[in-house]
Amino acid sequence: DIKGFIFDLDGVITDTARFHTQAWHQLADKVGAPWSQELEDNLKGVSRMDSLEMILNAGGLSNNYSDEEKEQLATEKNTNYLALVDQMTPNDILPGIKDFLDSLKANHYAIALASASKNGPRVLGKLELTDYFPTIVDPATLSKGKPDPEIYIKGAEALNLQPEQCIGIEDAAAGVEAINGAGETSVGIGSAKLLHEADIIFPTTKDLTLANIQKAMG
Ligand code: B16
Ligand code: MG
Repeated sequence: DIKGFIFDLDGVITDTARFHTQAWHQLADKVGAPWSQELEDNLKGVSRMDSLEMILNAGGLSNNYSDEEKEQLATEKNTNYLALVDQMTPNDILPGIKDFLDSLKANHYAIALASASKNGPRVLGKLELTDYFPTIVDPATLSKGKPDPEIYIKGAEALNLQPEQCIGIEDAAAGVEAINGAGETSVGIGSAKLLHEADIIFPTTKDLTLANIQKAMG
């Protein structure tokens, strides 16, 4: 029986992905790395330093920067990103998510956040959703980011549940892979082409209801 739901943040609860994209694209232009739709898709769910590495590698530039300079570049991106985040309001919660969270609460499901973002608590605060998420996996404690299953394993542990009792919800292929690897049921939000490994796929967050999930699970 399903007892808990573990949420990704960016792309599921809110569309911070567009802010990440804007800030990374700006940085790629600055260092002279090429930008592509494929790179943009692949950055989703990937940690800050791994994202920087992928962008530099796309331009064959990784060896041009010391670790210290890379930290500076990542900090610069984060500063630009946070300026965008701080303009967010509860209106930026994706359609259907608030109702879904309320239905989970009403039905006594456990809820956790499994975001690779170190800014997760700040984003939840801007959205006024902090109270729905008493349990947040701290990405700073992870030895490996998504697609490694660690973050979803820790999410189930934090809820005192077995992985089989949990549903993970993701918008990124790397995230779906992490949920599957953790032995949880994966719900992918977005394109079936990108998320074909998910157990259940919904085109948008509006489709995320307990009734639709129960139907899909049979
Ligand atoms: P930060 P998620 C991920 O969040 C984003 O999808 C990814 O683009 C970002 O680089 C990563 O968080 C780290 O975020 O720089 O704020 O620590 O999708 O796992 O909620
Ligand atoms: Mg995401």
